[in-house]
Amino acid sequence: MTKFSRRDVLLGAAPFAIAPLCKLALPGDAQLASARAPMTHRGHEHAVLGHAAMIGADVPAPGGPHELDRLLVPPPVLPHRPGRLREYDVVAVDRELEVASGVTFAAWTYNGTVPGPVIRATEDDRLRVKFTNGGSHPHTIHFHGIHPSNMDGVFEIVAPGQSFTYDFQARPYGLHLYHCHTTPLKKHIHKGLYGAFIVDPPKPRKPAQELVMVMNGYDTDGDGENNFYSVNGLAFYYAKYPIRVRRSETVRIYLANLTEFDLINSFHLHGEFFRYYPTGSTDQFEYTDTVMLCQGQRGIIEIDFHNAGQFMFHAHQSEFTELGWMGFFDVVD
Ligand SMILES: [Cu+2]
Repeated sequence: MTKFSRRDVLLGAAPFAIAPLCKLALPGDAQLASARAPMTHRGHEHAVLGHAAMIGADVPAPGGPHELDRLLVPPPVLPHRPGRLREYDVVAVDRELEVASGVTFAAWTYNGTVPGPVIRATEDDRLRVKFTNGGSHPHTIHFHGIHPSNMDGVFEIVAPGQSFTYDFQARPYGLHLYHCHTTPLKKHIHKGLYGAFIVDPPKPRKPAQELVMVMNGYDTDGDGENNFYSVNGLAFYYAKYPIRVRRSETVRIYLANLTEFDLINSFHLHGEFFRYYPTGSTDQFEYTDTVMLCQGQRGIIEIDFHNAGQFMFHAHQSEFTELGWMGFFDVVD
């Protein structure tokens, strides 16, 4: 089921890619016809692969509701109280996951999901993460941020069945990330051992509708390049299930790039501009509609939608978009 190349996927030979997309091309669907209008060449395969048509129930995404839905919204922010203990339990688990419709991936996970759980603390909290390796290979957790050398997830390799507790002060504020740092590193990361790590500033950010988006890819046939891309683990998921937000309140996205094999990934929003705070560790921002992130880069996006309606977001690498990394906001009044 999972043996097909990235080229096969783009040409429509992947399990999901023919039937649902041809269905989108049927005449008589006014909404889809208008959505496709700028790029329609009726009867040509590349036209029906156009991502503008990809919205709603017919999108070939894994079904929802899904256990990954809870990863879209981070745990609540807590006020600044230096020295407060924040504890998390993380367990490495080998698990086969459906990452695109009908496509499985033999993942190595933190707590059973790819990406792993969102770890959140306020600056100056004492963070204590108990890591247990329930997987079949040695692993660690390497946190980005400031911490002692012996808490860095590089030297203390945790063998299967063993545990290690990471214990350090959470700093600096911003959006960070965590991932396994066992060699071969590329393999341990791309198998799924990563997640978002939010450190909130002492002076709280203004209230917002907060979301987490971890960008990733999946090499489902082991040829060293990705066959599917997603945010938060499931190809095309937010095209099938748009993210509903209120126009009246800022949308804040904690965006991290954990893609392996491809050096960069990106985030582009249609019909709107946003403030982008690189790493989220200062108040410096760029006002734009597109940002590019190298492997391990991350930042905070703040959107104040001017208009209600459906707005697409996706990687601005078109190939990534057509392989799953796209979705929609449903902005309501
Ligand atoms: Cu590992």
